[in-house]
Amino acid sequence: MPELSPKLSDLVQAPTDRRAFLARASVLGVTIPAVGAALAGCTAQTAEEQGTTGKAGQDTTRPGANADARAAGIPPNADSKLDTVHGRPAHGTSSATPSATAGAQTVSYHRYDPTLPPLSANLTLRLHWRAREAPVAIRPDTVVAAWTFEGDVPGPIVHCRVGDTVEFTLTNEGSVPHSMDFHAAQVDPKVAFRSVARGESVSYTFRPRFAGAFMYHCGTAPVLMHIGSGMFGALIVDPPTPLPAAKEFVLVQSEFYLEEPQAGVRPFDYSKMLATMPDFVAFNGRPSQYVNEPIHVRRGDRVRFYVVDAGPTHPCAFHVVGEQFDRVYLGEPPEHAIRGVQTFNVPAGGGMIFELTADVPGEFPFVNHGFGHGQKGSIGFLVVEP
Ligand SMILES: [Cu+2]
Repeated sequence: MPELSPKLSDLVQAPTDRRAFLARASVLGVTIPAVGAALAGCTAQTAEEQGTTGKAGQDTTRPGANADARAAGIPPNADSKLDTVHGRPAHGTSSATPSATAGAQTVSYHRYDPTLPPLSANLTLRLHWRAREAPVAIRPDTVVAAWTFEGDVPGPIVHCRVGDTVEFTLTNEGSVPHSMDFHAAQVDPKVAFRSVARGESVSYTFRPRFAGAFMYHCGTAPVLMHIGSGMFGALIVDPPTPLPAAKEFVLVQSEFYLEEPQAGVRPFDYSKMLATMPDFVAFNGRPSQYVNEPIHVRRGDRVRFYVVDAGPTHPCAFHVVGEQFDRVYLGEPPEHAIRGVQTFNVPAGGGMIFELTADVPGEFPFVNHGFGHGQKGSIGFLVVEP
């Protein structure tokens, strides 16, 4: 049984210890009298440590960048102090911001293309994306008030190689703060993954160290609400020696927690996200989209699925009915594969690579075999043409 009552000595220790104590107390749900002053003290310090609001194209990840920015009079980004940990949504519990709902009546439904885009010949990938709050049609009859990267859910599929350089800039065109956390990056998250306000930008550069299927997402607090409202996607990193040729598809599973329609649009509901009982679960942002518009390959094709689970909470027990996986890569390909697999769980925040050989023609359902979620839309058809 953990000790719940704080000692006064706990509150006057070094800042690091104090933060650790407060984090522990917070996790335990403890209400602590007299902690307010201590929290205020370490909050101010933490905000100061967080770095600054960047301008588009400015590399604020290099050493000393924060001090330079402070010297230049750019204020610390106070919003970053709780990024990637829990916090109350300062912007309310609904995603229905003005731009997330405007024009919802005219939004049309489209299939999200699961095809892995080709690699660029260029070894440097320059991405300048916008965080946008915009209505998105997740079914022909359902428009949601989404928070997005580049206007769609999921955001764009990124494809690069181990050792490539990714130069990334995010400009926030939304009304609440947003940020970008690439799981394939090794950077100081307090600086690179910090939130930026409307009209501001953050830039950073990284070189993916490992091959695999990686999630990216907005990390602004509460991260549950920003992932849960649509701010996620997949970055696929190829190994230095390419894997054998295959038909390659990217499937990003996510959950939808929605309010009732208001003027033709359904906002996301933070309280339902906390309750973790989704209305829909989907591959690539549209429940059951590949049932109505399947994925097609030909007999004899090697098929490779890059399955990323964006959550925000539940895993994906990936399975193809009537098939078996020749290989599931648990870590970096081509090593770390297990063979002859029927089903494998992709955890929330994770990604795995599944391979099969399409020997037999037919229609093969690919599903989340956790069928309470499969039934809510994480299901599709792989059609193997003769
Ligand atoms: Cu966000």
